[in-house]
Amino acid sequence: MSEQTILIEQHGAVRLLRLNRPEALNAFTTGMLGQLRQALEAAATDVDTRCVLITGAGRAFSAGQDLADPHVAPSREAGAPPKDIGHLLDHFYIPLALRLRSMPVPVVAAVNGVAAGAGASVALGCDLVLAGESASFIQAFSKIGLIPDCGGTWLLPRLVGRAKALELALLGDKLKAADAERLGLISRVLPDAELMEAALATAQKLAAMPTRALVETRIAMDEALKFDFETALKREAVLQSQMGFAYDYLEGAAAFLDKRKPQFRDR
Ligand code: LHQ
Repeated sequence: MSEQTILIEQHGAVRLLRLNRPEALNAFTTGMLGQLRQALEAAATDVDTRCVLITGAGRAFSAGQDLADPHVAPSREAGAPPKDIGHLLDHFYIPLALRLRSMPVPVVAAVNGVAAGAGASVALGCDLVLAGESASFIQAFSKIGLIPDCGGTWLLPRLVGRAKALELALLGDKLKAADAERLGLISRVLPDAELMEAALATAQKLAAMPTRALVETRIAMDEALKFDFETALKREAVLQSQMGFAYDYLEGAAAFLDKRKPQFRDR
């Protein structure tokens, strides 16, 4: 039986995915990348799951690509042809990043330790990023002669602006969680001992909210970054019109007027 590199727990409407290769700081093998994508796919198609929470087992979130994986480890034999690591991106990282970024439910990352290379890209690709105070973010790519991948070149400048994005990516220095929060790279830092409880509570809160509106908000904001103001206004109107016909708006507005708690159900 293959190694269980993603542990899955269900907490009410929250699907918790735990990256699980703690002996290698949850570095991604191809098998693990496939299992993570499958786990996201399963959460996406389960109508009772209304939020996904991703964290790491042990002391790390993820150290990125497993550099010992035979698909990427440089061959040391004289005359051996270099490996095409772009193949790995095409077949594993791109489908994973697209799946993560287009989830039909909000996705929260609970960064419990170091998030390096593609591990940082996976964390930063989530909708909300919470981190323990001992967590850190390392754009480790440049140190081994690579460029940020798994969405890193897209995410970093959008999150922190070009100057800081380039500083992080070129120098590859460790960024502490508190500094990541200050830069706007992540949402919030919490004491380590409180991280999982707070992350689960945040995920539960999102799970009880109008899922479709949350997901369309993510989509609209990502799109708006490439629009001029007027185009963004018009796009908002199209999406808002769709929201207005949905059950959750009728329920949300009616519950407000009736002074009762809404029961959202759209997904
Ligand atoms: C690891 C790893 C690791 C294997 C720790 N692999 N074992 C995409 C497509 C194609 C090709 C390549 O890349 C990509 C995207 C990427 O993600 S590139 C970036 C890959 N990641 C890195 O370069 C980070 C490498 N790791 C580190 O720099 C350090 O381990 C960090 C700073 C993350 C943590 O340092 P420490 O806390 O001092 O831990 P450690 O280095 O002692 O690691 C603990 C163990 O985990 C150790 O194994 P061992 O058997 O000696 O206990 C490491 O070898 C293993 N490990 N990262 N990426």
